[in-house]
Amino acid sequence: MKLIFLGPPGSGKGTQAKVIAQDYSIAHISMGDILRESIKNGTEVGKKAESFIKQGLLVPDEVVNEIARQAIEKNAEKGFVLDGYPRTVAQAEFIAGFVNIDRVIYIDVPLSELEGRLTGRLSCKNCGSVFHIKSKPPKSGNLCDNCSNELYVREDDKPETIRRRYTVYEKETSPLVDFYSAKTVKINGVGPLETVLASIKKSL
Ligand code: B4P
Repeated sequence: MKLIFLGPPGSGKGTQAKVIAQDYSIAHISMGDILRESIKNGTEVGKKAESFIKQGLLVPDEVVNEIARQAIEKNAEKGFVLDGYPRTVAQAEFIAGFVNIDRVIYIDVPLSELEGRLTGRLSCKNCGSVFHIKSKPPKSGNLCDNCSNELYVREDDKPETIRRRYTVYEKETSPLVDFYSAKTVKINGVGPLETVLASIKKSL
């Protein structure tokens, strides 16, 4: 099974993709996680990506495409869910050259709901787990349920950066819904996490 999760920033792509990957025994390829890990480790990719992410802009295609190609080829047999990639038509055209995607899950959430989700997001720097102060609070204070490390608010989750990310999404990423129209299933991303998950599973 080769899936793409598409949706605006904060729609729950990462939250749902992690569970789907685990339940269907396929790989979870999160471009955001890979880039943040590269920044943390001070790699060449991390140095190139850092300022774009902080400003709420997309990292250039030439930086992310090669990362995606390697991850896709590595997991081609096992199957995968691509979370946050492709984010531009050029990225989608790039992978079309070497992989056939089975299904695109488009998680639809209105802008009015997204800001609260992102300003309330808590992330673990150590293992990448994601929580929310209201909809998915960590069990013990500000510590990760998975690895007990401290949680933090991402730099790109500030209100002014969120608005820019949404504008970038509308211009650069939303055309992918048309690009993949024959393979796309639209899911209502508003509601409890379990309800959204059940809709995704039903569509698979
Ligand atoms: P990502 O890390 O992919 O982040 P995202 O789009 O902000 O979040 P996602 O939709 O996964 O939301 P989540 O599940 O966490 O990208 C970060 C940046 O990296 C980009 O802005 C860009 O700069 C760069 N980048 C990544 N990929 C790139 C590419 N292909 N090309 C160029 N640049 C790239 O959910 C958000 C919050 O809502 C969480 O707190 C969660 O708990 C909560 N939530 C989820 N579902 C909910 C629900 N149903 N109800 C209530 N709350 C919910």
